Amino acid sequence: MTSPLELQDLAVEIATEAGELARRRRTEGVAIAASKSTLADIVTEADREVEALIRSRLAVARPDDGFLGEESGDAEGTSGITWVVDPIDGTVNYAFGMPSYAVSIAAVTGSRNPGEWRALAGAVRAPSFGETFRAATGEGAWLDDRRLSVTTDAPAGALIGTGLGYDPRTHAGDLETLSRVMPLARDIRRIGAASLDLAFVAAGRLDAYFERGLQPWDIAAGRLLVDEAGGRSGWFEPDEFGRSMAIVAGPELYERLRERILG
Ligand code: LIP
Repeated sequence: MTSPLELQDLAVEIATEAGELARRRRTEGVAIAASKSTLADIVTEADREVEALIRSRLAVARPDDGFLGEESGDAEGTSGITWVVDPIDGTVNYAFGMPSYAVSIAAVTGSRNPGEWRALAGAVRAPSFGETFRAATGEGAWLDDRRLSVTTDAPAGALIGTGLGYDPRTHAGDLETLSRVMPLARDIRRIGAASLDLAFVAAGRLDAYFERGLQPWDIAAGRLLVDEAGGRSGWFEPDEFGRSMAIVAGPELYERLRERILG
């Protein structure tokens, strides 16, 4: 039986190599390959190439594991472990030349649903910042040699990350949710890469983060980072557009935020 730490080390190694490829392709210029759910929801040639690299590395290192990736779909494994992969989280930032994008790789077990699986290990690599966030279940969340902790109080109000998805039909509802959250906020950040929002909550750079409509690969590694940094996280029932709500924060703020968002 492989330990979560071994899975974490593999995730870090592959995410670092994949991040370097993404960074190199970025300097060569980005080609939009297609639109996905809406015109604004894009995939670049680099997303596909980076995911192919990650998938091939995992196939060699962990041939019996399953795979669930943003760009190349899923495959069942026989080991009970599934790798959940976002090759470039923050694709729109990447395409616009903004540095906030990341490779997110996690190993989960039990289910392919973020509300039900058990995350074992994960890595979020932000190549532009030269940072790799990592976590293994029961072993804490780390950035280099610094053990990460969520914030425990926000006397001037909470710095809260969020996002509005790519579907214009959902913007009004999301803005209404945001207006209910504002009394708790010092200010709002829209970073544009969910894995980084989550890593930043784990690192105490944000007090909290919530967003409706994330996909399993957006949240897999980052949510484990938050949990291992002493935070709380929830993945809640989909709305009428099929979008689940993700909420993460330190324990006390989490309750107040959940109350405001979900009632
Ligand atoms: C994106 C996120 C972004 C979120 C989008 C999308 P992608 O991931 O991380 O912050 O608002 O809904 O999921 O598509 O760049 O991998």
